[in-house]
Amino acid sequence: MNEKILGVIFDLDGVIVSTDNCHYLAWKRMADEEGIAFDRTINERLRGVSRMESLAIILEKASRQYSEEEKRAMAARKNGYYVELIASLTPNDILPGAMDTLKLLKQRGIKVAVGSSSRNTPVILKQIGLSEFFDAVADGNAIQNSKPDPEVFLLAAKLLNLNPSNCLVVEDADAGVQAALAGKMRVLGVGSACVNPTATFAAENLEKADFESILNA
Ligand code: B16
Ligand code: MG
Repeated sequence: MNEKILGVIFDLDGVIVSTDNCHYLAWKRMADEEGIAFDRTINERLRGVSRMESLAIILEKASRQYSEEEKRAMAARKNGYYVELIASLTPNDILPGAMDTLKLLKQRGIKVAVGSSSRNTPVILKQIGLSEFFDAVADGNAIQNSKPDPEVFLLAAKLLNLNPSNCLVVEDADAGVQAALAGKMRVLGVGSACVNPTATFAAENLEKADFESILNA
């Protein structure tokens, strides 16, 4: 029998808030300035992946080698563009169904956490008015290995004082689904990950997710 779900760990970008387009626009601006081909298809591969690993994927299309110093400067430049864009996020940018789901879980006494690769997690949570909402936040600032490594989700479970087997992860990225499973957690795939056959549960988005049956599964 499955163990009871006592905590739900939410990925941030693409699950709680749609910052994915801001990431795309910021990388696109940087890539255009460098004359590197970059489009939304390549962008799909950046979901859930850390900043430097995202840059490495973009540089697969570059016509020359970049030094480590140049790479750090490019990643910082992209982050500057990204921070400019997320400065205009408001609570209205919370994705459909996310707030109702969070409230339902809290009412049921289920703990809620964030498990995000993003180093900008504190700024994003502040912009959307959820800084104080979560019982725990594990993000890119606190980990060494980003998704598909399970580190961020294992840290979130630890901060919630729960065993991984009592946690459910909600993810929009294949790398995140892989990370949750590697951490021995169940996972609900939403958005791009709703067609991932390895996810334990799937829903187009949080509005369509049937948490009543997921919690009783
Ligand atoms: P930053 P998530 C991830 O957030 C994004 O999906 C990914 O595209 C981004 O590269 C990564 O955060 C790092 O973000 O540059 O802000 O540190 O989906 O794990 O919430
Ligand atoms: Mg995501």
